[in-house]
Amino acid sequence: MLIDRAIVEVRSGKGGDGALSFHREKNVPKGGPDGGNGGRGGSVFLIAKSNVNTLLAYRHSRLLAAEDGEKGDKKLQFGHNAADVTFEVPVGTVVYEEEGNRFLGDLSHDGDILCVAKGGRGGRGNAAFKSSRLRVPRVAENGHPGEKKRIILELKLLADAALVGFPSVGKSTLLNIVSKASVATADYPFTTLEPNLGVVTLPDLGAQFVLADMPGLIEGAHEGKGLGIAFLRHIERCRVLIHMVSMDGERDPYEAYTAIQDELRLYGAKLEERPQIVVASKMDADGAEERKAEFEKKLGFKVIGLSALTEEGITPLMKKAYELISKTEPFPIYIEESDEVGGMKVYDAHKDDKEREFVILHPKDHLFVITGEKVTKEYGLYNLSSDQGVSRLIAYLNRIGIDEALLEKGAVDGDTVQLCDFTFEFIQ
Ligand SMILES: Nc1nc2c(ncn2[C@@H]2O[C@H](COP(=O)(O)OP(=O)(O)OP(=O)(O)O)[C@@H](O)[C@H]2O)c(=O)[nH]1
Ligand SMILES: [Mg+2]
Repeated sequence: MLIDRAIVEVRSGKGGDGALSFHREKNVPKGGPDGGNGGRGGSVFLIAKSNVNTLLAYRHSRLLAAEDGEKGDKKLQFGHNAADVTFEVPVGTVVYEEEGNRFLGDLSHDGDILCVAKGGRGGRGNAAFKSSRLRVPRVAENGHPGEKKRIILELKLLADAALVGFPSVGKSTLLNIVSKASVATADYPFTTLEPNLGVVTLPDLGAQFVLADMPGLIEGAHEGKGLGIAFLRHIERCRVLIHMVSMDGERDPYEAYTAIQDELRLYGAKLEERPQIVVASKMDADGAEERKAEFEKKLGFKVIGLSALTEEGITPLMKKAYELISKTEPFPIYIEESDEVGGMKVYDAHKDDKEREFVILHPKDHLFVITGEKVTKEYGLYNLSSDQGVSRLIAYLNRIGIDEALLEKGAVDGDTVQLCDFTFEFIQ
């Protein structure tokens, strides 16, 4: 069976809490703040691997989780960051968030990495807050929560060409001949229930391509008749369709052809516009030549005649398919929505609603200044001589996405961030 879809839960680690602590020494009655920052929670990544062929490993699972970051401690002890965890998926895996069916990423090349749950940032310990208006900060931040969501992994078979047509036209029989596959074939409809893949080798061209044998389509498949059309998602990336129409007289070839074209169109991914090779199958049947001639007349172009019994037409068809595949660009199925950061696609669920209410200046190394009318006005509303006021200010800064913005500007751990006369350390 073809395992091509799995739903898993992903959970990144929570950031460790920052510590609230004051330096204590026998002869120093009132020491300064020395609470360390919490460590970052682990993130969950998926990586595409060409040696992984199925999503089988995810079928019955499971939870893909990373650990929480460690808490900060007194004496400026920083909590350790939790390790990120990476799980391997096949090349061609497309990832969605289950809720809202939101597209997260498309792992189409070996080595592509996608962050599916970002670890929470560690909280700042009280030593990270230094401000002239704040003599003794009795405030430490809690670690940010990790992300938790259910994601759908979907593997689109990376076939280069696909065999489509009514049931029993000989699709599986052809796949068996050209790829040494051993797919069941029979003279009743819907023998094939799931797509099958085979590798076609053309020795004299030194070429190979992947051919998909699809279940049969019938009129009304888009409304769920027969096996439906959902399985067509496996061939959304196919560069070439081989449309097989039987000449055995069971159906009028031209009507059969237009019925299948309609179903392809109704699927909605413009499959009917793909480069297509029309094939007349079962040319060994009685009356096949006449039917083919009539069919071609109605179509207005010649088709390739094929017989699995005599093997007529099979090599020319495979060569033509390869030729078309070679000159057709792969079809991207989704527009990349995610950002590229250092060659890594990073998904950020909070980005869209980030308010643009501040500007970050970077006047010199290791110093970032937050300005802007809105943020300064808001700043004026907090009473920073109280711990509660400081906590509220911190919560506000988190809410408007200061950390992410600083990171984008290139801030690194330990850099000083200034907002009016409030100063704090940046931590990732
Ligand atoms: N005479 C003749 N029979 C063929 C030929 N190709 C396939 N058949 C027979 O037609 C029947 C159907 O073939 P399949 O390969 O199972 O057809 P299919 O298109 O895969 O059918 P579904 O999986 O049901 O969609 C089988 O009994 C085959 O032996 C051919 O070229 N000539
Ligand atoms: Mg079949």
